[in-house]
Amino acid sequence: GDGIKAKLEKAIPQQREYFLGIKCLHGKTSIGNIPVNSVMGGMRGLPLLICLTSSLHPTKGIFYRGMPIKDVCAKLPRVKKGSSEGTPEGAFFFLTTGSMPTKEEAQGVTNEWNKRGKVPDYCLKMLDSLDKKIHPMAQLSAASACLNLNSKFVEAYKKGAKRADYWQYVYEDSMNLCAMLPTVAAIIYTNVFKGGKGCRELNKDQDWSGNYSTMLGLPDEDFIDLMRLYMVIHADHESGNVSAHASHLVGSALSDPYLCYSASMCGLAGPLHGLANQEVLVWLTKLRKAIGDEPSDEEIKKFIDDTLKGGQVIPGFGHAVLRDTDPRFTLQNEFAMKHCKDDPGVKLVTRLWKIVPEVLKKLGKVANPFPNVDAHSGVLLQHYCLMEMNYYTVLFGVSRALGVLSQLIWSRALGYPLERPKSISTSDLCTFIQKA
Ligand code: CMX
Repeated sequence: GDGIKAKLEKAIPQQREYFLGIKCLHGKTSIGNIPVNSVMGGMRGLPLLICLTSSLHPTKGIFYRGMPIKDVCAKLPRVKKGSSEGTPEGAFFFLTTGSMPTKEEAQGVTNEWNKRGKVPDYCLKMLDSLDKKIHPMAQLSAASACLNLNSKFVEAYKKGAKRADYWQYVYEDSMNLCAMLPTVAAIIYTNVFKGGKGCRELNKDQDWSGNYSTMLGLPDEDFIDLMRLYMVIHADHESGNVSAHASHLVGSALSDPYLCYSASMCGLAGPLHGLANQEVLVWLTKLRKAIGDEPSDEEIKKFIDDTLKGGQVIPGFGHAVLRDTDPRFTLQNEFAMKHCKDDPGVKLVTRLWKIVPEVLKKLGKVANPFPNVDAHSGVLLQHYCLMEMNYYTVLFGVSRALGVLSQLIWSRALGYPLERPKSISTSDLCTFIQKA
């Protein structure tokens, strides 16, 4: 694990110098003018953030550290004997340091997380005391916030740590939080859906995904491989999306990583963000109920038309930035073709990939008629008997920790200041418009 720290100790001074240089030499250069549409439209399209870990291309999809996600998946070391997918631990190493880990380095992160993963008793008690009706995402956010009792950053800050050293404590907290997340997330699952029964101990011979799956009560080797893939591809999506940006904003106030991640999960819990995978499955379930598991193309097209006529969108299709099939959809489909191509849900999703875009294109207004990541994940989870849709966003959240925390380490390493955009009044806005 401390392979990451050693690499950061080398890389951070170089990056600091580079950033300082840009600020000194080009601080007054403008990147662009600000259209009123961006100010009034959720800041879309404004290049106002810097992200070291990943970048999103409209047709090629997400790149981690400049590498397309498909290549990341191909290159991550396979750590466990017999597994066909790289580990999320390796992805965290890559996102954080920018170098693809060797097998030993990825295994080092696994070992470190197994060492650090014991959840403190007070947090277990807190989780067990929560009403089962509380949404799993609210429970995840609450648990993370409470874990800050053990924050190394808080402790160091109180003792007057130097600003240049903040990242080291953020790193420690991030490693500890990642280590504890599978246990916390599995306890939420077993408490809400399985009457509190289930294993709560990490097995030192398992990796992160293996431990998580086993604690969920789903120790199937293929499911563990699916979890490895799922955790790798959902980890990071630039820094402007709601979950990453929430963490970044809260972190800029020097709140500790546990609080940042807690805020991030509140954002991921929204239906326009992480909750969409749940809505895809609701729509698919309705479709299968209405026209069966093997409908004709015409029946499918009619069902899509009826959804649109009812004023609803087709969940899992379209994107604010992407303009082609999301490669994360394709990666999941490749997994499905290898492991469960005869599953009725998988077959249906594969057919919809071709049929829905034909229908959406005809509307003439949909910027991207192709499937996004959420169009596929639900049927795969259901294939392996993870049926509780209410829980799906927690899986997304566990994965997203890797991205938001690697971003946070760098935010403190580079000393990003308090984020505080200027807001203007409506009369200021009118003045700007009149002057233009
Ligand atoms: N089905 C039907 N209509 C759609 C559509 C879809 N899947 N996607 C876009 N449209 C419509 C929009 O509703 C909009 O119509 P109006 O002008 O009548 O309001 C029009 O096409 C133009 O929208 P857009 O520019 O293509 O898309 P936006 O950037 O505004 O929105 C998104 C993007 C994802 C919210 C939208 O495509 C959508 O609602 N998709 C379905 C929900 C979904 O899958 N969400 C998960 C996104 C993945 C993620 O962010 O993680």
